[in-house]
Amino acid sequence: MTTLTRRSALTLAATAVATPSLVLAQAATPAAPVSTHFVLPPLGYAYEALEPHIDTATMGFHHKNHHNAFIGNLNNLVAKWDGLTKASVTDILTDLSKVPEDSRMAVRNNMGGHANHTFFWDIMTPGGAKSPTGDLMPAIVQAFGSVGQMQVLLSQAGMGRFGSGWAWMVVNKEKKLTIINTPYQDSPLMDGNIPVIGVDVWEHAYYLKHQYRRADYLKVWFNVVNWDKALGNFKKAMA
Ligand code: MN3
Repeated sequence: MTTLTRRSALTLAATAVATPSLVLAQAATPAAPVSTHFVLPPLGYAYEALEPHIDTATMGFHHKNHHNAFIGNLNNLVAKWDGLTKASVTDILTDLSKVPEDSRMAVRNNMGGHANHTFFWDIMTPGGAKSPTGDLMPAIVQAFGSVGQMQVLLSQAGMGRFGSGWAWMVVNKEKKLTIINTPYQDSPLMDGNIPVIGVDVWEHAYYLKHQYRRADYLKVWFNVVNWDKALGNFKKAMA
């Protein structure tokens, strides 16, 4: 990364005006990603499928731009540490101490972002069960008192995450359902927590429709939770 001083930025701008062909030549040859190992996973539904709760524009930008940025960064990180392609995303995030120190924070942020968003697209759906099903229902009642109380606690976890991050219902290391939040793109897996459901509370996840009203977004988000998928996550975590 080159840091432009004000003087060199001005010089570059002047050069660009004088020789547009130079700018075009540079724009036409972006640095090719080092690897193609990481691929943006498709959504299982259309960008407009979660309307009116999650708007089409937000879904499009969030998937094609935000998530895809993590993919590009991970493919470039392969040049720095090729261990990225040799273990599963889950295994790497579960023990970041195995990542070389000079790549660790970049892996934590970008692989965390990739894993969290992949999980997030899957845990939303336009159809399916509208409340917890199977073994997950009694487990939620036992852990939190009721589904409504679980929703209150998850919303509080999302509201309580200052700045950017995520709120989660997880199965913890003691095999107990619990509500947590994580900062930035930190994955629950980093602390041995297996996510059952989780919601992105970065502003980019809701600002186009809900502006600053994160609480409104958290409220409507429960309308699109994929409870069938949540049950599968729960069963796998408890196995
Ligand atoms: Mn996001």
